[in-house]
Amino acid sequence: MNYETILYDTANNVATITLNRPESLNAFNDPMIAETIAAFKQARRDAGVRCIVLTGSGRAFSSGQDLKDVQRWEGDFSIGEHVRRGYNGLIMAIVTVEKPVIAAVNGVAAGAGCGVALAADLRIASHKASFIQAFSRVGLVPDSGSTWTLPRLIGYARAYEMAITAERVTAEKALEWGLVNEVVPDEQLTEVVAAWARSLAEGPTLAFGLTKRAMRRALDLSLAEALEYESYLQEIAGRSQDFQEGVRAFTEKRDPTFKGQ
Ligand code: T3D
Repeated sequence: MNYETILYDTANNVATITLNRPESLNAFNDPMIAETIAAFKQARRDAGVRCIVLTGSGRAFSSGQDLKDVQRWEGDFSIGEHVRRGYNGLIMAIVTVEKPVIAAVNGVAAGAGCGVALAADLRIASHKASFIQAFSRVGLVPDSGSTWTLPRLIGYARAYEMAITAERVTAEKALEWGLVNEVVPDEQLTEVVAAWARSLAEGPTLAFGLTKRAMRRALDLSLAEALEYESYLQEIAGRSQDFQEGVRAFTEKRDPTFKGQ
């Protein structure tokens, strides 16, 4: 597929989606929202893709909704419908793709850009990265799933503080709060993310995907329900080629070669 606002590359079973509007710090306009959703669907369909990396070009991850576009909205434009038809679909595309998604947070992630980063399964951040729940600066409430992900990641008090102050949370603070998995020197971000992605793309993709489904669903389940759902998914994982290979490799005292099936 040809994209105009993002870059899409695949190599070594890893798809890399790069938000590519650096002149606006990768602000989301409507084409970029639609193309990012399409790219996640493309990566979902491609059985050769076993890990997805999402990053930004230039000095930012994303500055959120393009506020210059907002100025062009006229009359009875419905922001609620805009969010429903745009960001909601994007967040669902990220959290439902049954492959690990890494956000390589190369710079500021603000507003919806922050929400999108939080929707990924793992966040590896440059020491130059920062997170801003910028919504309240323009008189909006957090969207892009931030009201759901943020309190679950860092607790209600810190999440609410981030939302109402809209202050910048540095990469260092984000690591301390558990908002990111790792912070690395900026010049090492590409290399470190590539190593994570390569390792995940060589893993048992089916099991990784089912684990994502189970953990995300368990957030809304009782323990008894989660136990039952684990049993159901274990039945599926237990019939996979990767399970057979994993057990065989263990008994043969060698590293497994997973096919993702
Ligand atoms: O309908 C709906 O869907 C509503 C949904 C809303 C979801 C949201 O995301 S609301 C929140 C929107 N985002 C923001 O409020 C953040 C706005 N940006 C900033 O506060 C700052 O730019 C940053 C803190 C992110 C970075 O600051 P700094 O000093 O490093 O950069 P800068 O100089 O402000 O920006 C550089 C350029 O990017 C500048 O363009 P110029 O003047 O050089 O031509 C700036 O205008 C542009 N830019 C930055 N953010 C946006 C943007 N252009 C359009 N939209 C932006 N969000």
